[in-house]
Amino acid sequence: MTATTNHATACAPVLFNKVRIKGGFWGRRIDTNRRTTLPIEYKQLKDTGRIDAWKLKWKPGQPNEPHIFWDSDVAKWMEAAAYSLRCHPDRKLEKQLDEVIAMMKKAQLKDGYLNSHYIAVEPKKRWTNLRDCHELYCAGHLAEAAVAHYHATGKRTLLDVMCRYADHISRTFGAGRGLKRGYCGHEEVELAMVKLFGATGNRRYLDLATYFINERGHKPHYFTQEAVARGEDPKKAHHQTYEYCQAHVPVREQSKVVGHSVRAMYLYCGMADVAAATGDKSLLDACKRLWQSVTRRQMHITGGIGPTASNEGFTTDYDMPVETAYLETCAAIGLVFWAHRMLQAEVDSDYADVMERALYNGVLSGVSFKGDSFFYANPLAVYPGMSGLQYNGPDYHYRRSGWFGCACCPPNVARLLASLGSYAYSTRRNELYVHLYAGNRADIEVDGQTVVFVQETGYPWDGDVRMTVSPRKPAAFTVALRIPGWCRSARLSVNGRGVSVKAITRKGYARIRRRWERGDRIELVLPMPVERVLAHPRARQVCGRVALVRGPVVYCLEQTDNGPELNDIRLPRGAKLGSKLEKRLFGGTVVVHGTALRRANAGRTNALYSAAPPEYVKTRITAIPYCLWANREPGEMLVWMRE
Ligand code: FUB
Ligand code: ZN
Repeated sequence: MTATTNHATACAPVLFNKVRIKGGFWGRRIDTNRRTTLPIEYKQLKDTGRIDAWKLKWKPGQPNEPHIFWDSDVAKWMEAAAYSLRCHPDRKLEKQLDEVIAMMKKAQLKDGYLNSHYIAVEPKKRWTNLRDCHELYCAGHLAEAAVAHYHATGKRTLLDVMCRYADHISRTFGAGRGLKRGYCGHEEVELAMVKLFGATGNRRYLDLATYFINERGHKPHYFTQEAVARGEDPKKAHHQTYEYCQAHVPVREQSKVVGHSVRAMYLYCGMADVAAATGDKSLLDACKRLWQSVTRRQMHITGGIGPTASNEGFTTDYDMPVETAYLETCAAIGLVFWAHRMLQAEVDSDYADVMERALYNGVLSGVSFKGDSFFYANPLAVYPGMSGLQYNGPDYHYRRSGWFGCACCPPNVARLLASLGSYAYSTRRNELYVHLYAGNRADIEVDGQTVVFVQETGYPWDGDVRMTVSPRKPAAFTVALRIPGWCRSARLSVNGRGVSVKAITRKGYARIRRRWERGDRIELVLPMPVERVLAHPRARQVCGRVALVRGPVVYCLEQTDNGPELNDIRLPRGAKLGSKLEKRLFGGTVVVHGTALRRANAGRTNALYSAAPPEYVKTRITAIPYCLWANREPGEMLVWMRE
């Protein structure tokens, strides 16, 4: 969710509590998130000791030593729970939240400091290693939870605790005399302080966010100084370079995405938020340069980013591994957060198209259809037994896990799904923007009155979107509909009369400006044929292969539908492809069928290398949405097929 914006050209998102997504593709996932994922995650947080760490009773030698980033796992769950409560009152969930908050309030030190690891495990070392130890990162997630809880329940219990902590941080860090000129090795606190400013109106928190953004990457380098102060060789950093945490140069000088992917996304969100709140165009310009770097040269087809496990992040332009693709779930979530912020600053369908691509593919693959297990890494091909993702042990092979030692992704998915409605609409003066298509009823403030906006659609399985616009009283305003970049022949009618999409579309939004009356109808038809998508020639690992995409959904082959050795399949240029709604598959899913070729003599030539030309026979293929892979029998998966 984006912080409040305060300058004229920006839009404001319509918040999720005004957007009731019911049924359909997302309604089911949001329901599963509430009924299954949130309780499961609460149990994990209890069983692993992450919540009870706040009792501050841990003693050396006992199990479940409070870890430096446990507070962030708890905080993201609290934020998700707060979003869920706002739309679905739940006494048990509210009680669980209140209990955790009471523990935090009790644990908070007199000076406002609040961190379960440092208070219980190493109290003398607080604020001594900002580069590696996540103190401000955890503070940021706690602040986001506090703002969500306050908006959801009206209670200031967590908000007051967090304001005391943020006041302590503002008395500790800054450019002023006697303050540490530090900032966090893992960005997050920046965007969070802007949210805290939005919730409280206290300018101190916006100034703190602005300081953290402006200070990053300046020399003499704070992380070097603090390492020396710890008696360490700065070169022995966990990750040798400051590119890892985007602290290699000041942010306004950055044009190429580098380093850890989640850190990068949260930094860019903070930059966009400070730009929006202060009108600082130089920060927005830097974001636009970085947007091109990420989405034009380092984003996988699924909206996944950060291809390598070694730094959980970026490498070089067009590096698109498939079997070893890391593409952390949190990174795709961070891309959605950033895209959403860019969309408020400048309504351009490029931002919404990327947000949609990541949501339907690289984010959603991170959670099982049943909502009870998760991916940390999201490869684009798996082959049983492959060395693949040796990150934190076998968990990261091709089956989802119930939890992780480093459990950042599960609660991140939960908080995004619980607030998904916030990503569908924006408003600006007398303009209403529709970014996402899903069945919902929204109460939207436009130019001082409430407009009830209803969408009925089977999207993403079909592209027919029927909308009704009902202002309380007739009024003239603009309804701007995103025309997705993947759609080449959108058709539009208002109250049954055709409208030329081309004539009214600017920056990817068809702008219908008229005097609206209760019950006016819009019909948008977005044909979504199965498309063969090819990669840029510099994307070496996937160039010469083809991926199947239908509307916003990327497809993949699974062994369970197509047999083993998926790499023996070729999908020649002229292959006939069709799509069909399979009602019994995952509650109704459009699958793609086609006639392809399968290598016939693969098994016969045992030679590792051979001059014998391959022989092919016809074969039927079935492809399912990538977000649904690994929900059935274990086996191979492949997004990019040979052509
Ligand atoms: O360091 C906190 C989180 O844990 C990062 O955002 C993830 O990449 C994981 O390393
Ligand atoms: Zn994660």
